[in-house]
Amino acid sequence: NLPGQHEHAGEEPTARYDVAVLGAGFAGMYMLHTLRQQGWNVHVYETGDDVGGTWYWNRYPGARCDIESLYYSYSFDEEIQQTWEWSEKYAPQPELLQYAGWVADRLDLRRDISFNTTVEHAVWDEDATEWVLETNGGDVIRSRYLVTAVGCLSAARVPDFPGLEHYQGKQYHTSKWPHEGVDFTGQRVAVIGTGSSGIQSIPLIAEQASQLTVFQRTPNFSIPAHNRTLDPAEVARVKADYPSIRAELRLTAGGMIVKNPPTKAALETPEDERRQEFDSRWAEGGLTFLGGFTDTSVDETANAIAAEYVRERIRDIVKDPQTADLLSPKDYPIGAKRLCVDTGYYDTFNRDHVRLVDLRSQPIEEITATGIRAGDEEMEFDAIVFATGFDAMTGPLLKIDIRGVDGVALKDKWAAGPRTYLGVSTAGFPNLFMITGPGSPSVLSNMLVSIEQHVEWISDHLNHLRDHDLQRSEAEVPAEDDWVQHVNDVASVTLMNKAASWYRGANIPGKPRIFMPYVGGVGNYRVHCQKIADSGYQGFVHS
Ligand code: FAD
Ligand code: N01
Repeated sequence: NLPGQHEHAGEEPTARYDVAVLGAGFAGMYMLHTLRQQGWNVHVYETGDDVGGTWYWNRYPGARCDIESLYYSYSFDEEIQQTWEWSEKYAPQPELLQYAGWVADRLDLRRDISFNTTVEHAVWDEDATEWVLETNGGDVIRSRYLVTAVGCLSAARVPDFPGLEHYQGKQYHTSKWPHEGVDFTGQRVAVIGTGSSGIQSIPLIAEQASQLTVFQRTPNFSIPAHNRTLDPAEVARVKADYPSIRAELRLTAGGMIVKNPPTKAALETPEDERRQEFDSRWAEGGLTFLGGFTDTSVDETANAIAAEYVRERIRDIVKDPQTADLLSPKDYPIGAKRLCVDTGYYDTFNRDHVRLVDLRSQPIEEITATGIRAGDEEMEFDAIVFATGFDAMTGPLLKIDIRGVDGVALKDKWAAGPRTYLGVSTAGFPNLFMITGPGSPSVLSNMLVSIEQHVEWISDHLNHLRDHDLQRSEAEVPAEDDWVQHVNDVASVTLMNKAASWYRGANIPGKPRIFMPYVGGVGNYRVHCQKIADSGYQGFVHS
Protein backbone atom coordinates (compact mmCIF):
# COMPACT_ATOMS: atom_id res chain seq x y z
CA ASN A 1 0.00 0.00 0.00
CA LEU A 2 1.32 3.43 -0.89
CA PRO A 3 1.13 5.91 1.93
CA GLY A 4 -0.86 9.06 1.31
CA GLN A 5 -3.22 8.77 -1.58
CA HIS A 6 -4.18 5.17 -0.95
CA GLU A 7 -3.37 4.19 2.59
CA HIS A 8 -4.44 7.51 4.06
CA ALA A 9 -7.23 8.45 1.64
CA GLY A 10 -10.10 10.06 3.49
CA GLU A 11 -8.15 10.10 6.76
CA GLU A 12 -7.92 13.35 8.71
CA PRO A 13 -4.24 14.41 8.52
CA THR A 14 -2.18 15.21 11.62
CA ALA A 15 -1.62 18.67 10.16
CA ARG A 16 -2.37 20.66 7.04
CA TYR A 17 -0.25 23.49 5.59
CA ASP A 18 -0.03 25.62 2.48
CA VAL A 19 3.65 24.73 2.21
CA ALA A 20 5.72 21.99 3.82
CA VAL A 21 9.49 22.49 3.74
CA LEU A 22 11.90 19.62 4.30
CA GLY A 23 15.16 20.56 6.01
CA ALA A 24 16.21 23.34 8.38
CA GLY A 25 19.65 24.22 7.06
CA PHE A 26 20.28 27.67 5.60
CA ALA A 27 17.86 26.91 2.75
CA GLY A 28 14.91 25.71 4.84
CA MET A 29 15.39 28.50 7.37
CA TYR A 30 15.21 31.25 4.75
CA MET A 31 12.32 29.54 2.94
CA LEU A 32 10.34 29.46 6.18
CA HIS A 33 11.04 33.09 6.98
CA THR A 34 10.19 34.33 3.49
CA LEU A 35 6.92 32.45 3.12
CA ARG A 36 5.80 33.25 6.65
CA GLN A 37 6.42 36.95 6.01
CA GLN A 38 4.28 36.66 2.90
CA GLY A 39 1.34 35.22 4.78
CA TRP A 40 1.68 31.55 3.93
CA ASN A 41 0.91 28.83 6.42
CA VAL A 42 4.25 27.04 6.29
CA HIS A 43 5.94 24.36 8.36
CA VAL A 44 9.42 22.80 8.32
CA TYR A 45 10.44 19.21 9.11
CA GLU A 46 14.02 18.49 10.14
CA THR A 47 15.77 15.21 11.00
CA GLY A 48 18.25 16.84 13.38
CA ASP A 49 17.34 18.36 16.73
CA ASP A 50 18.22 21.92 15.74
CA VAL A 51 18.76 24.22 12.76
CA GLY A 52 21.99 24.54 10.75
CA GLY A 53 21.98 21.52 8.40
CA THR A 54 25.54 20.98 7.17
CA TRP A 55 26.90 22.86 10.15
CA TYR A 56 24.77 20.88 12.58
CA TRP A 57 25.98 17.53 11.24
CA ASN A 58 29.63 18.07 10.19
CA ARG A 59 31.38 18.58 13.53
CA TYR A 60 34.68 16.88 12.69
CA PRO A 61 37.92 18.59 13.76
CA GLY A 62 38.85 21.36 11.34
CA ALA A 63 35.40 21.69 9.74
CA ARG A 64 34.98 25.20 8.41
CA CYS A 65 33.74 26.94 5.31
CA ASP A 66 36.10 27.66 2.43
CA ILE A 67 34.16 30.62 1.10
CA GLU A 68 34.95 33.73 3.09
CA SER A 69 32.45 34.05 5.94
CA LEU A 70 31.74 37.68 5.13
CA TYR A 71 30.16 36.38 1.91
CA TYR A 72 29.14 32.87 3.00
CA SER A 73 26.26 34.33 5.00
CA TYR A 74 22.71 35.61 4.51
CA SER A 75 22.31 38.86 2.64
CA PHE A 76 18.51 39.18 2.74
CA ASP A 77 18.36 41.13 5.99
CA GLU A 78 20.46 44.25 6.39
CA GLU A 79 20.28 44.14 10.17
CA ILE A 80 21.45 40.53 10.28
CA GLN A 81 24.42 41.15 8.03
CA GLN A 82 25.41 44.29 9.90
CA THR A 83 25.00 42.83 13.38
CA TRP A 84 26.68 39.45 13.16
CA GLU A 85 30.45 39.48 13.72
CA TRP A 86 32.57 36.82 12.02
CA SER A 87 35.82 36.07 13.82
CA GLU A 88 37.86 34.55 11.01
CA LYS A 89 38.21 34.75 7.25
CA TYR A 90 36.83 31.19 7.08
CA ALA A 91 34.47 30.57 9.98
CA PRO A 92 34.84 27.32 11.91
CA GLN A 93 31.86 24.97 12.16
CA PRO A 94 30.90 25.92 15.76
CA GLU A 95 30.62 29.57 14.72
CA LEU A 96 28.56 28.75 11.63
CA LEU A 97 26.23 26.66 13.79
CA GLN A 98 26.00 29.47 16.32
CA TYR A 99 25.16 31.86 13.47
CA ALA A 100 22.35 29.59 12.26
CA GLY A 101 20.96 29.39 15.80
CA TRP A 102 21.23 33.15 16.26
CA VAL A 103 19.34 33.80 13.01
CA ALA A 104 16.69 31.26 14.07
CA ASP A 105 16.29 33.11 17.39
CA ARG A 106 16.07 36.55 15.81
CA LEU A 107 13.49 35.46 13.27
CA ASP A 108 11.72 33.17 15.74
CA LEU A 109 11.95 30.29 13.30
CA ARG A 110 11.93 27.30 15.65
CA ARG A 111 8.23 27.62 16.50
CA ASP A 112 7.38 26.47 12.97
CA ILE A 113 9.92 23.65 12.76
CA SER A 114 9.35 20.04 13.84
CA PHE A 115 12.78 18.71 14.83
CA ASN A 116 13.74 15.05 15.13
CA THR A 117 11.31 14.43 12.30
CA THR A 118 12.19 12.88 8.96
CA VAL A 119 9.73 12.94 6.11
CA GLU A 120 9.96 9.46 4.60
CA HIS A 121 7.15 9.49 2.05
CA ALA A 122 5.65 12.21 -0.12
CA VAL A 123 2.77 11.24 -2.39
CA TRP A 124 0.93 13.53 -4.76
CA ASP A 125 -2.85 13.43 -4.38
CA GLU A 126 -4.17 14.68 -7.72
CA ASP A 127 -7.80 14.89 -6.60
CA ALA A 128 -7.01 17.12 -3.67
CA THR A 129 -4.12 18.95 -5.45
CA GLU A 130 -2.01 18.28 -2.39
CA TRP A 131 1.07 16.46 -1.22
CA VAL A 132 0.55 13.83 1.44
CA LEU A 133 3.61 13.40 3.61
CA GLU A 134 4.37 10.74 6.14
CA THR A 135 7.01 11.16 8.82
CA ASN A 136 9.15 8.61 10.63
CA GLY A 137 6.83 9.06 13.60
CA GLY A 138 3.80 8.09 11.50
CA ASP A 139 2.30 11.58 11.27
CA VAL A 140 0.42 12.32 8.05
CA ILE A 141 0.64 15.87 6.76
CA ARG A 142 -1.15 17.43 3.83
CA SER A 143 0.24 20.48 2.09
CA ARG A 144 -0.52 22.17 -1.21
CA TYR A 145 3.14 22.77 -1.97
CA LEU A 146 6.24 20.85 -1.05
CA VAL A 147 9.67 22.51 -0.98
CA THR A 148 12.72 20.34 -0.49
CA ALA A 149 15.60 22.05 1.32
CA VAL A 150 17.29 18.73 2.03
CA GLY A 151 20.78 19.84 0.96
CA CYS A 152 23.14 18.49 -1.70
CA LEU A 153 25.65 17.01 0.74
CA SER A 154 23.52 15.60 3.52
CA ALA A 155 23.26 11.88 2.67
CA ALA A 156 26.46 10.57 4.27
CA ARG A 157 27.99 7.50 2.70
CA VAL A 158 30.16 4.71 4.11
CA PRO A 159 31.27 2.33 1.34
CA ASP A 160 30.33 -1.34 1.73
CA PHE A 161 33.76 -2.53 2.83
CA PRO A 162 33.67 -6.28 3.48
CA GLY A 163 33.81 -7.08 7.18
CA LEU A 164 32.76 -3.60 8.35
CA GLU A 165 30.18 -5.09 10.70
CA HIS A 166 32.89 -7.06 12.55
CA TYR A 167 35.05 -4.07 13.45
CA GLN A 168 35.26 -3.70 17.25
CA GLY A 169 36.96 -0.30 17.50
CA LYS A 170 35.34 3.12 17.31
CA GLN A 171 34.14 4.34 13.93
CA TYR A 172 33.02 7.77 12.80
CA HIS A 173 31.78 9.41 9.62
CA THR A 174 32.88 13.03 9.32
CA SER A 175 29.31 14.21 8.81
CA LYS A 176 27.85 12.25 11.72
CA TRP A 177 30.39 13.41 14.24
CA PRO A 178 29.52 13.01 17.95
CA HIS A 179 28.29 16.30 19.43
CA GLU A 180 30.60 15.93 22.42
CA GLY A 181 33.67 15.65 20.15
CA VAL A 182 36.27 12.86 20.04
CA ASP A 183 39.62 12.73 21.81
CA PHE A 184 42.09 10.67 19.79
CA THR A 185 44.97 11.19 22.22
CA GLY A 186 47.22 8.13 22.28
CA GLN A 187 45.15 6.27 19.70
CA ARG A 188 46.04 4.53 16.46
CA VAL A 189 43.70 6.14 13.96
CA ALA A 190 42.83 5.39 10.33
CA VAL A 191 41.28 8.02 8.07
CA ILE A 192 39.76 6.71 4.84
CA GLY A 193 39.20 9.41 2.23
CA THR A 194 41.11 12.50 1.14
CA GLY A 195 38.38 14.88 -0.07
CA SER A 196 37.69 18.24 1.60
CA SER A 197 36.52 16.60 4.86
CA GLY A 198 39.58 14.34 5.10
CA ILE A 199 41.95 17.16 4.15
CA GLN A 200 40.49 19.47 6.81
CA SER A 201 40.46 16.88 9.59
CA ILE A 202 43.73 14.97 8.99
CA PRO A 203 46.12 17.68 10.30
CA LEU A 204 44.11 18.04 13.52
CA ILE A 205 43.62 14.32 14.09
CA ALA A 206 47.40 13.96 13.59
CA GLU A 207 47.97 16.38 16.46
CA GLN A 208 46.25 13.98 18.87
CA ALA A 209 46.73 10.47 17.51
CA SER A 210 49.78 8.44 18.46
CA GLN A 211 49.72 6.98 14.97
CA LEU A 212 47.71 8.15 11.96
CA THR A 213 47.29 6.17 8.74
CA VAL A 214 45.62 7.92 5.82
CA PHE A 215 44.05 5.71 3.14
CA GLN A 216 44.00 7.54 -0.17
CA ARG A 217 42.27 6.32 -3.33
CA THR A 218 42.59 9.52 -5.38
CA PRO A 219 44.83 12.44 -4.44
CA ASN A 220 43.21 15.88 -4.51
CA PHE A 221 44.50 19.31 -5.39
CA SER A 222 44.52 21.41 -2.23
CA ILE A 223 45.27 25.12 -1.91
CA PRO A 224 46.38 26.66 1.40
CA ALA A 225 43.61 28.54 3.22
CA HIS A 226 45.85 31.10 4.94
CA ASN A 227 43.00 31.51 7.35
CA ARG A 228 43.31 34.45 9.71
CA THR A 229 41.47 36.57 12.20
CA LEU A 230 39.47 39.21 10.42
CA ASP A 231 40.79 42.72 10.53
CA PRO A 232 38.12 45.06 11.97
CA ALA A 233 38.94 47.70 9.34
CA GLU A 234 38.34 45.18 6.55
CA VAL A 235 35.05 44.10 8.14
CA ALA A 236 33.94 47.72 8.45
CA ARG A 237 34.79 48.34 4.80
CA VAL A 238 32.82 45.31 3.63
CA LYS A 239 29.86 46.09 5.87
CA ALA A 240 29.72 49.67 4.66
CA ASP A 241 29.54 48.39 1.13
CA TYR A 242 27.50 45.22 1.71
CA PRO A 243 24.50 46.01 -0.50
CA SER A 244 26.61 46.66 -3.58
CA ILE A 245 29.02 43.77 -2.92
CA ARG A 246 26.15 41.33 -2.50
CA ALA A 247 24.48 42.63 -5.66
CA GLU A 248 27.73 42.08 -7.54
CA LEU A 249 28.16 38.55 -6.15
CA ARG A 250 24.72 37.56 -7.43
CA LEU A 251 25.87 38.22 -10.97
CA THR A 252 29.24 36.47 -10.83
CA ALA A 253 29.99 32.93 -11.98
CA GLY A 254 30.52 31.39 -8.55
CA GLY A 255 29.04 33.87 -6.11
CA MET A 256 32.54 34.66 -4.86
CA ILE A 257 34.79 37.67 -4.87
CA VAL A 258 37.64 37.03 -7.30
CA LYS A 259 40.36 39.60 -6.77
CA ASN A 260 41.80 40.73 -10.10
CA PRO A 261 39.45 38.68 -12.28
CA PRO A 262 41.10 37.02 -15.28
CA THR A 263 41.66 39.04 -18.40
CA LYS A 264 44.20 36.85 -20.17
CA ALA A 265 44.77 33.25 -21.20
CA ALA A 266 47.53 31.27 -19.48
CA LEU A 267 48.66 30.05 -22.89
CA GLU A 268 49.18 33.62 -24.11
CA THR A 269 51.08 34.72 -21.02
CA PRO A 270 54.88 34.54 -20.79
CA GLU A 271 56.08 31.91 -18.37
CA ASP A 272 57.58 34.24 -15.75
CA GLU A 273 54.40 36.33 -15.65
CA ARG A 274 52.28 33.20 -15.40
CA ARG A 275 54.33 31.95 -12.48
CA GLN A 276 53.99 35.30 -10.73
CA GLU A 277 50.23 35.08 -11.08
CA PHE A 278 50.13 31.53 -9.61
CA ASP A 279 52.57 32.53 -6.84
CA SER A 280 50.43 35.45 -5.83
CA ARG A 281 47.23 33.37 -5.86
CA TRP A 282 48.92 30.59 -3.87
CA ALA A 283 50.07 33.22 -1.35
CA GLU A 284 46.54 34.63 -1.15
CA GLY A 285 45.15 31.07 -0.78
CA GLY A 286 41.68 29.64 -1.22
CA LEU A 287 39.31 28.66 -3.98
CA THR A 288 40.13 31.53 -6.32
CA PHE A 289 43.50 29.98 -7.11
CA LEU A 290 42.26 29.11 -10.60
CA GLY A 291 40.80 32.58 -11.13
CA GLY A 292 43.94 34.03 -12.72
CA PHE A 293 43.43 32.98 -16.31
CA THR A 294 40.56 32.62 -18.73
CA ASP A 295 41.52 29.22 -20.10
CA THR A 296 42.47 26.94 -17.18
CA SER A 297 38.98 25.47 -16.83
CA VAL A 298 38.41 24.87 -20.54
CA ASP A 299 41.78 24.17 -22.15
CA GLU A 300 43.67 21.02 -21.19
CA THR A 301 47.12 22.47 -21.86
CA ALA A 302 46.44 25.57 -19.78
CA ASN A 303 44.93 23.40 -17.07
CA ALA A 304 47.98 21.13 -17.05
CA ILE A 305 50.21 24.15 -16.37
CA ALA A 306 48.14 25.08 -13.30
CA ALA A 307 48.12 21.44 -12.15
CA GLU A 308 51.90 21.17 -12.48
CA TYR A 309 52.30 24.35 -10.43
CA VAL A 310 50.39 22.73 -7.54
CA ARG A 311 52.36 19.48 -7.86
CA GLU A 312 55.56 21.53 -7.58
CA ARG A 313 54.29 23.09 -4.36
CA ILE A 314 53.48 19.60 -3.02
CA ARG A 315 57.03 18.50 -3.81
CA ASP A 316 58.35 21.62 -2.03
CA ILE A 317 56.39 20.86 1.12
CA VAL A 318 56.49 17.06 1.43
CA LYS A 319 59.99 15.85 2.28
CA ASP A 320 59.67 12.20 1.24
CA PRO A 321 59.65 12.19 -2.60
CA GLN A 322 57.58 9.02 -2.82
CA THR A 323 54.89 10.39 -0.50
CA ALA A 324 54.93 13.69 -2.41
CA ASP A 325 54.43 11.79 -5.62
CA LEU A 326 51.50 9.81 -4.21
CA LEU A 327 49.86 13.00 -2.96
CA SER A 328 50.12 14.58 -6.42
CA PRO A 329 47.04 14.22 -8.62
CA LYS A 330 48.02 13.30 -12.16
CA ASP A 331 45.09 11.76 -13.93
CA TYR A 332 42.41 14.46 -13.99
CA PRO A 333 42.30 18.22 -14.58
CA ILE A 334 42.65 20.58 -11.65
CA GLY A 335 39.20 21.92 -10.76
CA ALA A 336 37.32 18.96 -12.24
CA LYS A 337 36.98 17.56 -8.72
CA ARG A 338 36.16 20.22 -6.17
CA LEU A 339 39.31 22.05 -5.10
CA CYS A 340 40.21 21.53 -1.47
CA VAL A 341 41.40 24.27 0.85
CA ASP A 342 43.61 23.27 3.75
CA THR A 343 45.63 24.30 6.74
CA GLY A 344 48.82 22.27 6.97
CA TYR A 345 47.55 19.23 5.05
CA TYR A 346 50.61 18.36 2.97
CA ASP A 347 52.99 19.23 5.81
CA THR A 348 51.22 16.70 8.04
CA PHE A 349 52.83 13.92 5.99
CA ASN A 350 56.25 15.10 7.20
CA ARG A 351 55.36 13.95 10.71
CA ASP A 352 56.94 10.65 11.75
CA HIS A 353 53.73 9.11 13.08
CA VAL A 354 51.70 9.85 9.91
CA ARG A 355 51.65 7.37 7.05
CA LEU A 356 49.97 7.47 3.65
CA VAL A 357 48.60 4.23 2.18
CA ASP A 358 47.94 4.28 -1.55
CA LEU A 359 44.76 2.32 -2.18
CA ARG A 360 45.53 2.06 -5.89
CA SER A 361 48.45 -0.26 -5.16
CA GLN A 362 47.20 -1.59 -1.84
CA PRO A 363 43.38 -1.71 -1.87
CA ILE A 364 41.27 -2.29 1.22
CA GLU A 365 40.42 -5.99 1.15
CA GLU A 366 38.59 -6.13 4.41
CA ILE A 367 37.78 -4.36 7.63
CA THR A 368 38.73 -6.83 10.35
CA ALA A 369 37.67 -7.01 14.00
CA THR A 370 40.77 -5.00 14.94
CA GLY A 371 41.55 -2.87 11.92
CA ILE A 372 42.03 -2.88 8.17
CA ARG A 373 43.59 -5.36 5.79
CA ALA A 374 44.92 -3.53 2.73
CA GLY A 375 46.76 -5.60 0.14
CA ASP A 376 48.64 -8.21 2.17
CA GLU A 377 49.10 -5.96 5.15
CA GLU A 378 47.01 -6.17 8.29
CA MET A 379 46.89 -3.02 10.41
CA GLU A 380 45.34 -2.46 13.83
CA PHE A 381 43.40 0.68 14.71
CA ASP A 382 41.61 1.99 17.78
CA ALA A 383 39.42 4.17 15.56
CA ILE A 384 38.48 4.47 11.89
CA VAL A 385 37.30 7.78 10.48
CA PHE A 386 35.27 7.55 7.29
CA ALA A 387 35.84 10.77 5.36
CA THR A 388 34.15 9.04 2.45
CA GLY A 389 31.69 11.73 1.42
CA PHE A 390 28.09 11.72 0.33
CA ASP A 391 25.55 10.41 -2.10
CA ALA A 392 25.52 13.94 -3.46
CA MET A 393 22.66 16.00 -4.86
CA THR A 394 20.18 13.23 -5.70
CA GLY A 395 20.88 11.15 -2.55
CA PRO A 396 18.91 13.24 -0.04
CA LEU A 397 15.94 13.51 -2.43
CA LEU A 398 15.84 9.84 -3.38
CA LYS A 399 16.07 8.73 0.24
CA ILE A 400 12.51 10.04 0.43
CA ASP A 401 9.89 7.91 -1.30
CA ILE A 402 8.53 10.68 -3.55
CA ARG A 403 5.66 9.76 -5.88
CA GLY A 404 4.12 12.11 -8.39
CA VAL A 405 1.28 11.93 -10.89
CA ASP A 406 -0.05 8.37 -11.32
CA GLY A 407 2.15 7.19 -8.45
CA VAL A 408 5.36 7.39 -10.50
CA ALA A 409 8.37 7.24 -8.16
CA LEU A 410 11.02 9.96 -8.50
CA LYS A 411 13.71 7.28 -8.27
CA ASP A 412 12.23 5.59 -11.35
CA LYS A 413 11.92 8.83 -13.27
CA TRP A 414 15.56 9.58 -12.43
CA ALA A 415 16.86 6.03 -12.95
CA ALA A 416 19.21 7.22 -15.70
CA GLY A 417 20.11 10.43 -13.84
CA PRO A 418 18.24 13.48 -12.57
CA ARG A 419 16.00 15.40 -14.97
CA THR A 420 14.83 18.83 -13.91
CA TYR A 421 13.58 22.07 -15.32
CA LEU A 422 15.91 24.83 -14.04
CA GLY A 423 17.02 22.55 -11.20
CA VAL A 424 13.91 23.55 -9.22
CA SER A 425 11.17 21.31 -10.57
CA THR A 426 10.61 18.07 -12.41
CA ALA A 427 7.79 17.14 -14.78
CA GLY A 428 5.24 14.74 -13.31
CA PHE A 429 5.76 16.11 -9.80
CA PRO A 430 3.47 19.15 -9.57
CA ASN A 431 3.84 21.70 -6.77
CA LEU A 432 7.22 20.24 -5.81
CA PHE A 433 10.08 22.73 -5.71
CA MET A 434 13.69 21.80 -4.99
CA ILE A 435 16.13 24.30 -3.49
CA THR A 436 19.57 23.84 -5.11
CA GLY A 437 18.39 20.75 -6.96
CA PRO A 438 20.39 18.97 -9.66
CA GLY A 439 20.54 21.12 -12.79
CA SER A 440 21.08 24.33 -10.78
CA PRO A 441 24.47 25.95 -10.00
CA SER A 442 24.27 24.95 -6.30
CA VAL A 443 27.48 23.12 -5.36
CA LEU A 444 29.54 24.97 -7.98
CA SER A 445 28.89 28.24 -6.18
CA ASN A 446 28.83 30.02 -2.89
CA MET A 447 25.78 28.10 -1.73
CA LEU A 448 24.31 31.00 0.20
CA VAL A 449 24.02 33.00 -3.02
CA SER A 450 22.33 30.07 -4.77
CA ILE A 451 20.05 29.32 -1.83
CA GLU A 452 18.82 32.90 -1.56
CA GLN A 453 18.13 33.07 -5.28
CA HIS A 454 16.14 29.82 -5.24
CA VAL A 455 14.14 30.74 -2.15
CA GLU A 456 13.20 34.08 -3.67
CA TRP A 457 12.37 32.59 -7.08
CA ILE A 458 10.24 29.82 -5.55
CA SER A 459 8.36 32.20 -3.26
CA ASP A 460 7.75 34.58 -6.21
CA HIS A 461 6.37 31.60 -8.11
CA LEU A 462 4.02 30.63 -5.28
CA ASN A 463 2.87 34.23 -4.89
CA HIS A 464 2.19 34.40 -8.63
CA LEU A 465 -0.03 31.32 -8.33
CA ARG A 466 -1.86 32.77 -5.33
CA ASP A 467 -2.31 36.16 -7.00
CA HIS A 468 -3.84 34.49 -10.05
CA ASP A 469 -6.01 32.13 -8.05
CA LEU A 470 -4.09 29.11 -9.33
CA GLN A 471 -3.29 26.00 -7.30
CA ARG A 472 -1.12 23.81 -9.46
CA SER A 473 2.23 24.27 -11.22
CA GLU A 474 4.02 21.57 -13.16
CA ALA A 475 7.09 21.68 -15.40
CA GLU A 476 6.48 20.68 -19.01
CA VAL A 477 8.47 17.81 -20.49
CA PRO A 478 9.87 19.74 -23.52
CA ALA A 479 11.08 22.57 -21.28
CA GLU A 480 12.71 20.03 -19.01
CA ASP A 481 14.32 18.18 -21.93
CA ASP A 482 15.76 21.45 -23.25
CA TRP A 483 17.13 22.37 -19.85
CA VAL A 484 18.74 18.95 -19.31
CA GLN A 485 20.33 19.24 -22.75
CA HIS A 486 21.59 22.73 -21.95
CA VAL A 487 23.08 21.60 -18.60
CA ASN A 488 24.94 18.80 -20.41
CA ASP A 489 26.08 21.03 -23.28
CA VAL A 490 27.53 23.65 -20.98
CA ALA A 491 29.34 21.02 -18.88
CA SER A 492 30.87 19.49 -21.99
CA VAL A 493 32.54 22.77 -22.96
CA THR A 494 34.52 22.61 -19.71
CA LEU A 495 36.89 19.96 -18.35
CA MET A 496 34.43 19.02 -15.59
CA ASN A 497 33.50 15.70 -17.18
CA LYS A 498 37.09 14.53 -17.16
CA ALA A 499 37.26 13.40 -13.54
CA ALA A 500 35.55 10.64 -11.59
CA SER A 501 33.93 13.14 -9.24
CA TRP A 502 30.86 13.15 -7.02
CA TYR A 503 29.52 15.89 -9.36
CA ARG A 504 29.10 13.00 -11.80
CA GLY A 505 27.95 10.38 -9.30
CA ALA A 506 31.26 8.54 -9.75
CA ASN A 507 31.80 7.95 -6.01
CA ILE A 508 28.72 5.71 -5.75
CA PRO A 509 28.90 2.33 -7.47
CA GLY A 510 25.99 1.99 -9.91
CA LYS A 511 24.96 5.66 -9.80
CA PRO A 512 24.35 7.10 -13.29
CA ARG A 513 27.30 9.16 -14.53
CA ILE A 514 25.61 12.47 -15.27
CA PHE A 515 27.19 15.82 -14.54
CA MET A 516 24.58 17.06 -12.07
CA PRO A 517 25.14 20.74 -11.26
CA TYR A 518 24.74 23.59 -13.77
CA VAL A 519 28.12 24.99 -14.71
CA GLY A 520 26.83 28.11 -16.51
CA GLY A 521 27.34 30.35 -13.46
CA VAL A 522 25.00 31.83 -10.87
CA GLY A 523 24.79 35.17 -12.67
CA ASN A 524 23.68 33.79 -16.03
CA TYR A 525 21.40 31.34 -14.29
CA ARG A 526 19.74 34.06 -12.22
CA VAL A 527 19.11 36.19 -15.30
CA HIS A 528 17.61 33.19 -17.12
CA CYS A 529 15.35 32.26 -14.17
CA GLN A 530 14.17 35.86 -13.93
CA LYS A 531 13.31 35.84 -17.63
CA ILE A 532 11.22 32.72 -17.09
CA ALA A 533 9.41 34.38 -14.18
CA ASP A 534 8.84 37.58 -16.18
CA SER A 535 7.33 35.55 -19.02
CA GLY A 536 4.65 34.23 -16.67
CA TYR A 537 6.64 31.04 -15.94
CA GLN A 538 7.22 29.74 -19.41
CA GLY A 539 7.78 25.98 -19.37
CA PHE A 540 5.34 25.47 -16.50
CA VAL A 541 1.67 24.55 -16.81
CA HIS A 542 -0.43 26.41 -14.29
CA SER A 543 -4.03 25.60 -13.40
P1 FAD B 1 21.87 21.34 4.44
O1 FAD B 1 22.65 22.27 5.25
O2 FAD B 1 22.49 20.08 4.00
O3 FAD B 1 20.54 21.02 5.26
C1 FAD B 1 19.63 20.07 4.85
C2 FAD B 1 18.87 19.59 6.07
O4 FAD B 1 17.78 18.79 5.62
C3 FAD B 1 19.69 18.70 6.99
O5 FAD B 1 19.75 19.26 8.27
C4 FAD B 1 18.97 17.37 6.99
O6 FAD B 1 18.95 16.77 8.26
C5 FAD B 1 17.57 17.76 6.55
N1 FAD B 1 16.85 16.70 5.86
C6 FAD B 1 17.27 16.00 4.77
N2 FAD B 1 16.32 15.12 4.39
C7 FAD B 1 15.28 15.30 5.25
C8 FAD B 1 14.00 14.70 5.35
N3 FAD B 1 13.61 13.75 4.50
N4 FAD B 1 13.18 15.08 6.35
C9 FAD B 1 13.57 16.04 7.22
N5 FAD B 1 14.77 16.66 7.16
C10 FAD B 1 15.61 16.30 6.18
N6 FAD B 1 29.14 25.41 0.62
C11 FAD B 1 29.68 26.62 0.36
O7 FAD B 1 29.14 27.36 -0.45
N7 FAD B 1 30.80 27.02 1.01
C12 FAD B 1 31.43 26.25 1.91
O8 FAD B 1 32.44 26.66 2.43
C13 FAD B 1 30.88 24.96 2.19
N8 FAD B 1 31.46 24.15 3.10
C14 FAD B 1 30.92 22.90 3.32
C15 FAD B 1 31.52 22.08 4.26
C16 FAD B 1 31.03 20.82 4.49
C17 FAD B 1 31.66 19.95 5.52
C18 FAD B 1 29.94 20.34 3.75
C19 FAD B 1 29.40 18.96 3.94
C20 FAD B 1 29.31 21.17 2.83
C21 FAD B 1 29.79 22.47 2.63
N9 FAD B 1 29.18 23.35 1.74
C22 FAD B 1 29.72 24.58 1.51
C23 FAD B 1 27.90 22.99 1.14
C24 FAD B 1 26.77 23.20 2.18
O9 FAD B 1 26.08 22.00 2.22
C25 FAD B 1 25.93 24.41 1.82
O10 FAD B 1 26.74 25.56 1.81
C26 FAD B 1 24.75 24.72 2.72
O11 FAD B 1 25.06 24.66 4.08
C27 FAD B 1 23.57 23.86 2.38
O12 FAD B 1 22.44 24.29 3.06
P2 FAD B 1 21.05 23.58 2.83
O13 FAD B 1 20.10 24.15 3.80
O14 FAD B 1 20.70 23.62 1.39
O15 FAD B 1 21.31 22.03 3.12
O1 N01 C 1 33.72 13.85 0.33
P1 N01 C 1 34.47 13.56 -1.07
P2 N01 C 1 33.99 15.02 1.39
N1 N01 C 1 37.41 3.40 -0.95
O2 N01 C 1 33.51 12.76 -1.86
C1 N01 C 1 37.17 8.48 -0.81
C2 N01 C 1 31.97 19.82 0.59
N2 N01 C 1 32.88 20.05 1.70
O3 N01 C 1 33.10 14.80 2.55
O4 N01 C 1 38.18 10.46 -4.80
C3 N01 C 1 38.35 4.31 -0.68
O5 N01 C 1 35.02 14.77 -1.65
C4 N01 C 1 37.18 9.29 -2.07
O6 N01 C 1 38.09 8.77 -2.99
P3 N01 C 1 37.84 9.02 -4.59
C5 N01 C 1 32.71 19.99 -0.71
O7 N01 C 1 31.81 20.39 -1.70
C6 N01 C 1 33.48 21.25 1.81
O8 N01 C 1 35.44 15.16 1.64
O9 N01 C 1 36.38 8.77 -4.84
N3 N01 C 1 38.15 5.63 -0.67
C7 N01 C 1 37.55 10.65 -1.51
O10 N01 C 1 38.92 10.75 -1.28
C8 N01 C 1 33.22 18.61 -0.93
O11 N01 C 1 33.62 18.35 -2.25
C9 N01 C 1 34.38 21.48 2.80
O12 N01 C 1 38.73 8.06 -5.23
C10 N01 C 1 36.91 6.04 -0.92
C11 N01 C 1 36.83 10.65 -0.16
O13 N01 C 1 36.58 9.30 0.19
C12 N01 C 1 32.04 17.78 -0.51
O14 N01 C 1 31.52 18.48 0.63
C13 N01 C 1 34.70 20.48 3.70
C14 N01 C 1 35.86 5.15 -1.18
C15 N01 C 1 35.49 11.36 -0.23
O15 N01 C 1 35.69 12.68 -0.61
C16 N01 C 1 32.34 16.36 -0.14
O16 N01 C 1 33.54 16.32 0.61
C17 N01 C 1 34.07 19.26 3.57
C18 N01 C 1 36.15 3.78 -1.20
N4 N01 C 1 35.21 2.87 -1.45
C19 N01 C 1 33.16 19.05 2.58
N5 N01 C 1 34.73 5.87 -1.39
C20 N01 C 1 35.08 22.77 2.88
O17 N01 C 1 36.27 22.84 3.03
C21 N01 C 1 35.08 7.17 -1.26
N6 N01 C 1 36.38 7.26 -0.98
C22 N01 C 1 34.31 23.94 2.72
